[in-house]
Amino acid sequence: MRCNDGGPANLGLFSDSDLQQPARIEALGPQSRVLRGFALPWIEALLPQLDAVLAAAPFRHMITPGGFTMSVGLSSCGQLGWTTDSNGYRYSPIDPQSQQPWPAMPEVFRQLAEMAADAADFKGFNPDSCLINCYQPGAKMSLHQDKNERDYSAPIVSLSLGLPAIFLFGGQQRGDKSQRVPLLHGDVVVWGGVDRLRYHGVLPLKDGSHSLLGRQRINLTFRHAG
Ligand code: MD6
Ligand code: FE
Repeated sequence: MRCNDGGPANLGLFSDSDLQQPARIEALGPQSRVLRGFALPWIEALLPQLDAVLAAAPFRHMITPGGFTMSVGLSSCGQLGWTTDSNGYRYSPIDPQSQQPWPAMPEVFRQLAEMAADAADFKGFNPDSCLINCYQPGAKMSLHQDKNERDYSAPIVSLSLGLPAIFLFGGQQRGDKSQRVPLLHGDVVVWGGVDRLRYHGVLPLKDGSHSLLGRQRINLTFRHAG
């Protein structure tokens, strides 16, 4: 839908490129979509809630079962949070750092995730976990599958904020060729169904400064984990 059809003239508040809204949904696979700019109208409501979550559960660098410190800082909100340590990867209702439950998932997070899933044809998504990743310049995420969730029938909804990144979207096997997908502030990726277990990762973050978030990229992934 275009927002200027038959409406008032452009009073100079928007550039022409804001007013033209071409198909902003891109297919990465049969059941995976990039929703370009989907979250932009939500940002003002999201950021204060994100700050509150991070005040209660700050980013920390977790250790993989193989003994490596992750370059990405992690936190979570919702009933379950994703953690890793020498015993493995898992979801836990308790933040191992505070020994308290993870902060509740803000309602605006849940609503955004549900609407994005709906826009990608996954109806009734009800996330119980939001993993929050913080990338500083140079941080990366190696190719992996998301498979610690109890069942794979729910999609994953992933929101990018701040600096741009190159997302790698591979196949069902680690060695399959991957697509390189630039993700910008406000973009949302939704995937599930036959694409749910595809390998994916993020290339080392290029340095830069974002007008709202500064020298970082924050990624929120919503899951139904329990
Ligand atoms: C990231 N995302 O974009 C890392 N996983 O920073 C993920 O690992 C991811 O974006 C599952 C589904 C969507 C994702
Ligand atoms: Fe992932």
